[in-house]
Amino acid sequence: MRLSRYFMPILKENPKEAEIVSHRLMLRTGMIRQQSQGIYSWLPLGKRVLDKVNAIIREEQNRAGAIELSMPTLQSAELWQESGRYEDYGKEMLRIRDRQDRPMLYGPTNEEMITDIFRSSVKSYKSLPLNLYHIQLKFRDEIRPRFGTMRSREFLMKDAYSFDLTQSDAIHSYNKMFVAYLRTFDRLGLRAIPMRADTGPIGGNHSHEFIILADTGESEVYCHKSFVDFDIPAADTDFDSVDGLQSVFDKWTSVYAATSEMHDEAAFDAIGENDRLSARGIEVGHIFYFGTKYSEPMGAKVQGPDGKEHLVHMGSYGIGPTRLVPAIIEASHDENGIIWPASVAPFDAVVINMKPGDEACDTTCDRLYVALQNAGKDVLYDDTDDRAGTKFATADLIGVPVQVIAGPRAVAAGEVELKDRKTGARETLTIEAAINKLTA
Ligand code: P5A
Repeated sequence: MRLSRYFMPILKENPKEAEIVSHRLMLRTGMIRQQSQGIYSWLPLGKRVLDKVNAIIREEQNRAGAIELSMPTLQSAELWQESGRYEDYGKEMLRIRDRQDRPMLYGPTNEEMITDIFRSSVKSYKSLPLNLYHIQLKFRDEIRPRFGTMRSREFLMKDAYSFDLTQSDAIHSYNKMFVAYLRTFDRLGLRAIPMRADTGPIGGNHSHEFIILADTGESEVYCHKSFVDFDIPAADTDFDSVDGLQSVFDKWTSVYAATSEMHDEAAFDAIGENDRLSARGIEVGHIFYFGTKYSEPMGAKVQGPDGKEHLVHMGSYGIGPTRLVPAIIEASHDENGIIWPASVAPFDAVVINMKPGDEACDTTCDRLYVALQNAGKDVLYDDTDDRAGTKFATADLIGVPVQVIAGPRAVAAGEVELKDRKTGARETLTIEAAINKLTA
């Protein structure tokens, strides 16, 4: 992508409305734009990151055996009247009427709709276990939308829903998502800690929130420090192994971790002072087992091996991609801007032409740009006639992992400079060696 033809509306000044660093940086880099309170457009740079986050979420959901579908954002109120949640949900639900005056709503979550899909076509235990997910916009009319897309009214959610014949099968399904979440957040460059959590309007009594520790987080959390050293389950984890997954779950829940709603002061105090942490955190995921809470009122049953009808046991599993993007920035930035983990960086490298119009610089940059693209890399080519200082500041601000700097003097010697955004380390290489290094 040539920067001169891209749409990346960088702000020179710090936006006043932004209270936390991620919100400030997302506005300054032109990743997002607020359209009305708590409702955002994702501009091209932001969309690139969001797509990369979603791709990792999708890969890990698929690896754990979940199957993707797509449900609408608008739902009929009837389904919610069946489950009894239409009244319960209160003012957070955006209620709408269509031209026939039928009550509709903008979905804050999809337990009812997926239960309806399930009951209309699954009749036998032989189709179980089943886990269906989508990545779709939700709307919650939050009292205090704030911090940009961290707590917005319209936001993206990956929501998965599992169906099982028995409670013990449902716990295995829960553990699959538990492991998938550990892997997902790790691949996003985050250390998320699963904590016992309150279930609120979703229901059930077996639930964990996945929390990233950050001073700007909205949740108050309490945990043992040892989480930092726990191993992340490998990519070749056998998701069909009941005992294997249970042992990962047991390990990750063996030491104290709870949100303020579930906090047990005595249990926390029992941990030595040096080993415990009371901190703030960002909830990036939340998983629930709620048994027959929806299958019972909505009549979602399957025939069991005994020939009898059984209500299915369900769970639901949420991740907030539009919250994850600012959470990653909170965890990874410095005074010059964002430092993207390679896995979600909007571009793998930025090629900076220090003297556009100079034949040698142009030829070198074109060569780098083409070679990196041909190797499947996402490359931003700064071919603008901005001043050198502006180009460097922009490259640092948007946080692309590697900067390839092509100035007239180096280029005349057949060389370019590589700068690592994270460490600031610089090295001068021949153009050939630079291409080899970046495409290895
Ligand atoms: C689980 C999936 C649910 O809604 N039903 C389907 C269950 N859980 S949840 O905890 O309420 O939300 C899941 C995740 O969505 C993100 N999230 C938000 N992100 C941005 N702005 C918001 N206002 C917002 N509300 C929820 C969080 O990451 C949460 O863990």
